[in-house]
Amino acid sequence: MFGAGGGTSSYREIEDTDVVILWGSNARETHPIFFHHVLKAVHKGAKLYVVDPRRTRSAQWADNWLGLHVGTDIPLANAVAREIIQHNLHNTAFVERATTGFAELAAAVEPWTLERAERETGVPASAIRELAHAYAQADRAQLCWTLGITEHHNATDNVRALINLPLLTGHVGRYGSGLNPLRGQNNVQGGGDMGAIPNRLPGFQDILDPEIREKFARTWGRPIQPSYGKHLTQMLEAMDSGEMTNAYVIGENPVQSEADAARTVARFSGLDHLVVQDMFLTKTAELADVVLPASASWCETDGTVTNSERRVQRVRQALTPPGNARNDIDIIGDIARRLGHDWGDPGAEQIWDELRSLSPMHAGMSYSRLAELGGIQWPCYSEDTLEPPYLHGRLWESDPDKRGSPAPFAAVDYRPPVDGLDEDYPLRLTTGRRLDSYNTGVQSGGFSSPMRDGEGIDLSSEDVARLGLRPGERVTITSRRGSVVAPVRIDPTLRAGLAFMTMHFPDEVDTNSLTIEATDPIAGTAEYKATAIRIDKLGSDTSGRSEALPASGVP
Ligand SMILES: Nc1nc2c(c(=O)[nH]1)N[C@H]1C(S)=C(S)[C@@H](COP(=O)(O)OP(=O)(O)OC[C@H]3O[C@@H](n4cnc5c(=O)[nH]c(N)nc54)[C@H](O)[C@@H]3O)O[C@H]1N2
Ligand SMILES: Nc1nc2c(c(=O)[nH]1)N[C@H]1C(S)=C(S)[C@@H](COP(=O)(O)OP(=O)(O)OC[C@H]3O[C@@H](n4cnc5c(=O)[nH]c(N)nc54)[C@H](O)[C@@H]3O)O[C@H]1N2
Ligand SMILES: [Mo]
Repeated sequence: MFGAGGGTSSYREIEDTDVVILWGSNARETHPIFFHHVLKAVHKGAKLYVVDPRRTRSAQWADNWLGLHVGTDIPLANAVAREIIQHNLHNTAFVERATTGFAELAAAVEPWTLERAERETGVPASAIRELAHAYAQADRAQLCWTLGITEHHNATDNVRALINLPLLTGHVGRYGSGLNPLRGQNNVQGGGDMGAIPNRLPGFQDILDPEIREKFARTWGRPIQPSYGKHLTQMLEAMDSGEMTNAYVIGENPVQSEADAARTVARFSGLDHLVVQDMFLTKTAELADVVLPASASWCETDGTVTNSERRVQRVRQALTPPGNARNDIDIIGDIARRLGHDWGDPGAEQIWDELRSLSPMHAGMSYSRLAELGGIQWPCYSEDTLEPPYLHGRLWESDPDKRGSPAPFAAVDYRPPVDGLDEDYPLRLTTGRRLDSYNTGVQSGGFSSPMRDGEGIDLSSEDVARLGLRPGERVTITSRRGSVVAPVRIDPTLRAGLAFMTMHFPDEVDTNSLTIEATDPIAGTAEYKATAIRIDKLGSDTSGRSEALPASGVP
């Protein structure tokens, strides 16, 4: 909607804002460093709102928690937009100048009265009204979201429904006001910026632009294909159709992280040739023809990472890699050599300087400047300039030429989760994370933690009583795709009808054998956040656990 794939604001600005909304984000557990900046704002008097089906650790710090039903974010966002418009709280000057499609938006959200939204989302009308008024009337406001919004079959529509709110109120393109989709890893932003996405060359430059292709072709000495590649979901589909018969997986464990695990295993097992390059012998690596076990970890290599505020930072080798471990650059260089392309033996800085020569938004970021300034946010066009810490200030320019293209409102329809609830599958399972574990557990599962007790199925006390279960009792959890066995835990942050599991212990409990591969048509992300399940008694309790953990297992 803005023509750039990155969060608009800096972390420092979060501390100076008046309203923070965490929408489908449990930053207290998943982005603890960012959350410290949020807490600084809260301690200075900012209001915090958390929109999440669970009353998460983050929600426990909030002025108000909006506990919506899973997958009802569009009704909620539409009702907030309607309330803002109805009370004339929108910034008409900004809307007129910097946006398009206001009339269509106003018409589309008109049916979403507070009462109708309450019925659909389960959030009291008064809470929706309060959030709408606080957000619209704040001088500065930050809207942050993550997987509660994006891991749905209509993820892109969810995001567009949220972006309507800053466009209505002008909470974008100014110091302290912005939109922050928090990134999952220390370098998700950097991965995309460096071209590890199928439609962009490094520097977020469109591969379909002939001038850009020509620029890269000159430097690389090879023609660049004039077409988009496949994203992950499209690759999996191409495995089904037989179009894709080989895969080279670097630093990912799809066999345990992709939705509908049985299907993923079948796909990777059916390949003619699979190469996995990882620090550990993962479940995916076990299926490989060739394992390149030699990768060195983050603190064993030199380079840069780019975080959610678009800040490029240096990482420096602090440890010598163990044994024969080598870093990913060396391995990829060797593979290229075997394929007949000798790239020499470039170090991290040399590779970075080539990137700077090709990517205007990184041009001014020399290694020495990155060190001197403690990292630099993109864009940074030359070595003697710095841009403001936030993006899209252009939208406020009065001169239409400087303002550039307006940002479009999106009138989006509500479509509930694909995996519907019925008599056979009456409970809603949502999946996510905890502070003390990491993703598929490859990097965190092998270490003990006083906070962690493996995987369980978290339920409300109402459901535990209704189903006649005891905490610690092992039960079978079944979805339309598979079933797993896990111990029951009572989680006071859950309401009746809602269950929660993590993805952190797939060797014991393979949560993704339950989840559905209903994917967003644009982003390709699966609906990890909405699975229909039922729970059956096993008959005997074999877990040996008798006590419920505290909420989320985090003290
Ligand atoms: N400790 C720790 N930190 C991590 C990770 C980790 O594994 N462990 N992983 C990293 C990665 S890769 C990522 S992408 C980020 C993810 O960070 P988050 O997105 O914060 O993590 P999740 O727990 O997956 O999901 C966030 C919240 O979405 C809520 N949710 C579920 N369904 C809905 C819905 O329909 N609507 C709304 N509004 N909310 C919903 C869940 O209850 C959950 O609290 O965390 C990163 N940080
Ligand atoms: N049910 C459910 N499933 C989910 C999600 C959910 O919320 N619920 N979230 C999804 C999300 S947001 C994500 S990001 C994915 C994560 O899915 P994955 O990325 O598949 O999971 P990770 O466990 O993070 O695996 C990362 C791998 O990279 C390796 N690695 C780490 N550093 C290096 C390195 O420097 N070089 C190399 N070569 N390898 C390295 C690690 O050893 C590990 O095997 O899971 C998705 N799956
Ligand atoms: Mo992620």
